[in-house]
Amino acid sequence: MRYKGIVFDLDGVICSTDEYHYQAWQALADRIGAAGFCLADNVRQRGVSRMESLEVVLEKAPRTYTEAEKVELATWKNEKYRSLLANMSPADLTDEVKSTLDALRAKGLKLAIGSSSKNAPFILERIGLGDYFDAVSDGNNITRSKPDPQVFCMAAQFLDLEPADCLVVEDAFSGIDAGIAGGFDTAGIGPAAGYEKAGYRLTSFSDLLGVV
Ligand code: B16
Ligand code: MG
Repeated sequence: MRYKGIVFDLDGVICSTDEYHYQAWQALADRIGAAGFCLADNVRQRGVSRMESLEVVLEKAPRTYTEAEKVELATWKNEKYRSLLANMSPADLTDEVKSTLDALRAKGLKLAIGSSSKNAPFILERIGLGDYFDAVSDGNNITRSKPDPQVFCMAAQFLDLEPADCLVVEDAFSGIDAGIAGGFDTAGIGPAAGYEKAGYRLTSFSDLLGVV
């Protein structure tokens, strides 16, 4: 086998919470009159921290904001986002993702999450994967978000593996850059499947079975 472990991004890879991020940021853009905020902006928000994501919305805002106001805006968006997450259930985990994860584990691979999100534990709980992964590295244990490799390096460390023995699976350009910077092989899915730096380009999650 080519790898000993796989580090999965969460939003946009394991589940479609990327869509909820977009809806919540769109609601904030509407609130502050950031007309023109669109899907292309949202693609740039993938993988980067909440405050960095806010800056993408503020590029389209009609005025500037103080640091305290920015914290209020980010908190408002997060509350909206969490109310969407609260409606999630194991039905939001697709059969394809679950059966592929099970098959990868059956091959003997260690499986970890490497997500920039502070909401990762809540999401995993909602979709029924609260205890599933061998390690979870997320926005709560890092100081630098993607494209910095910290979140993936810590995931590999939690698995007791070297980056060179792990594959990173990502939907974000910033996540592919982070994987490469950390010395991991990378696989892009969704928007990142169109990124020329991605080591493998996945059409579908189950394509992973042919990669490892
Ligand atoms: P939160 P991932 C990332 O998650 C999202 O892609 C990114 O859009 C978001 O800003 C970031 O998490 C922080 O999320 O506000 O929930 O802490 O794709 O790395 O799983
Ligand atoms: Mg993602």
